[in-house]
Amino acid sequence: MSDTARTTSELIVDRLLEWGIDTYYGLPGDGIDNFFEALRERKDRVRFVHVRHEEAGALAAVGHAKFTGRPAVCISTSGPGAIHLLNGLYDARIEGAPLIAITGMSYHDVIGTHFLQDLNQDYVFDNACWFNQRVNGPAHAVNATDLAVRNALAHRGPAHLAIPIDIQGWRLSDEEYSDKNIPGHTSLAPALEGHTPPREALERAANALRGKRVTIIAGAGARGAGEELEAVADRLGAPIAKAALGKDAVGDDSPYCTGGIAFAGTRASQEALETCDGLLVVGSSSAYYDFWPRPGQTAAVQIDVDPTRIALRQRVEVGLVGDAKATLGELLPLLEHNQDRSFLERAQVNTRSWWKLMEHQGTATETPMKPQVVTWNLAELLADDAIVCGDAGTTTIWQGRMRLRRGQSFSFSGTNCSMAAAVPYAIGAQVTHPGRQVVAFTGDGAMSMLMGDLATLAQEQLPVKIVVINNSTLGLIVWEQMSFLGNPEHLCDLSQLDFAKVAEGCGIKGARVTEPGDCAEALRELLAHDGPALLDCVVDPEESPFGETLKPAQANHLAHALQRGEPGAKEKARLLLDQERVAISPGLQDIREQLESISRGESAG
Ligand SMILES: Cc1ncc(C[n+]2csc(CCOP(=O)(O)OP(=O)(O)O)c2C)c(N)n1
Ligand SMILES: [Mg+2]
Repeated sequence: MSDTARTTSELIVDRLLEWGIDTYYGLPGDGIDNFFEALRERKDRVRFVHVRHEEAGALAAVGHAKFTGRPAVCISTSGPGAIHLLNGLYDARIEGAPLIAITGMSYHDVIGTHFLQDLNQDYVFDNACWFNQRVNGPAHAVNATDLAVRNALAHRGPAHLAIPIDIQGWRLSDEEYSDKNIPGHTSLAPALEGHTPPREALERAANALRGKRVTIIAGAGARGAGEELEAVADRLGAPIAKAALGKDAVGDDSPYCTGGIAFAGTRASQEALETCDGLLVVGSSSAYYDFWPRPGQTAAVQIDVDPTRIALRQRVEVGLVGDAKATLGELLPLLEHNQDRSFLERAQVNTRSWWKLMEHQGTATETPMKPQVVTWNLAELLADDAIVCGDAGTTTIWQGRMRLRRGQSFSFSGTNCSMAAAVPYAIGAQVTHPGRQVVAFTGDGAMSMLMGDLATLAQEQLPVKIVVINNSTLGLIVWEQMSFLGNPEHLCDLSQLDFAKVAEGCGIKGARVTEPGDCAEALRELLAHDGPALLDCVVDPEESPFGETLKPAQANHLAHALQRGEPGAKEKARLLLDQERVAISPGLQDIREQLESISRGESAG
């Protein structure tokens, strides 16, 4: 179709198709109806995923980007629909996920006149989006779309186009280009990717790490660079500790990998970070850098694609600005083989003990069932190329300690830490990887936030598998109120929900498991089901998510809170006192006597 015959909406949809962007997540509404006509006319070329809540649409687009590196579109009507997108747009910005948001607005000549759903989204979204423009007519459609896509890709974040409802349907013939806008002046030429730092900087980095006991920290920016990370780890005799968002950068089965860092991490990583004198940070600006080496402890090198993140969390000797995979590839031949393997070997011994502890916890037969029983069995049963989407909650800790293998993928809202991202991310992951097993791992609080989107799985025939850790509480907050502040929990309880019934009501298979002995079989059935399915795992709310990784100050807060009237303090203390857990945790060793007295019922609770 010629340019002049096409509407603003058609020009945008077609241009996005030229960019390879063909997937939309959202739902219609009166403010965006003219755009939907363009989608109707191109329905054979556009994949539209119909969600029940715009927030789920935006988060699904984040999931789409996190598991492909490519943007999708999230789309909404004006006013309330657009506002619903916002958390997903901030998620995209904070999590570094490119996406295009398209919203409708009121008719161009009534904006600001108390009209229906009249909201200037281009003002409201300004802080969330790297590129944010109102489209003023069909002559503005292509250059605005091109710049939106370039911004989304360059900044790895959200770009937004707001289009008044009538302008969505205007045709180019209705409007003259201004003489400042030369038709065809923008193009699809790809921008530079995979760039590396200059040779001189790489040499300085190699010198800085020579002869050191190096620990490597791998973050989200190291995803996709697993082989290079392992090759560098081998050359340096260095363990790899992973920030939560770098979980799938290398598998937990890698001989170099000590698992996660921080609360959701392992003692093996912690010791490697406490005892190293060299540090190589690859693509991480984790907020939990209080678990990283102290300034002055190490000679440090950092690789990051974003120059503003260099030395953000750690004083570094050398900052290498570049793509992680390409930069590690160029660094490798400059690194000397470290003959002294003792640092790595010590980390490997610690890592083996850590996984023994995880097995001990994961095979516990006590009731109520412990959440670790779910994750231990799930990890054993996942397909070799499974994609796991995690959530915010104690779930963050359990998923962080799930033993994922090379070839499996993982992400969650790890810096925005949005609850309820697991299922939408899984929607995006399943749309882009229809042949892979996709699992959403979530909590009862998070699941109930965007519960309507269980229906999306049925409607869109997306065979996502959902595992709900159902403890009838906002579990993470319980332990934060105690361990971070020393306060007994307050207002964290949730009423018991039967998610199996909710799932069935939404048209997907639902099942429930309460007994540890039944857990493996229930998970096997879940994963084998041909279609979307949910397993409601009823677990013990008293089980602590971070007894193993508590720092001494936090352990003291915890003991204090348990003594100050925490409900269930006696049982919480008893569980914390598990011998193997105490043996690995300096924090718990510090408060052992208090815990023993609480578990004997000698304190309030
Ligand atoms: C949208 C949003 N609201 C609130 C929070 C704060 N928050 C973090 S974890 C959490 C509790 C999650 O509860 P649930 O999903 O039941 O998981 P659990 O911690 O019990 O495993 C809360 C309220 C958040 N991260 N995101
Ligand atoms: Mg919960």
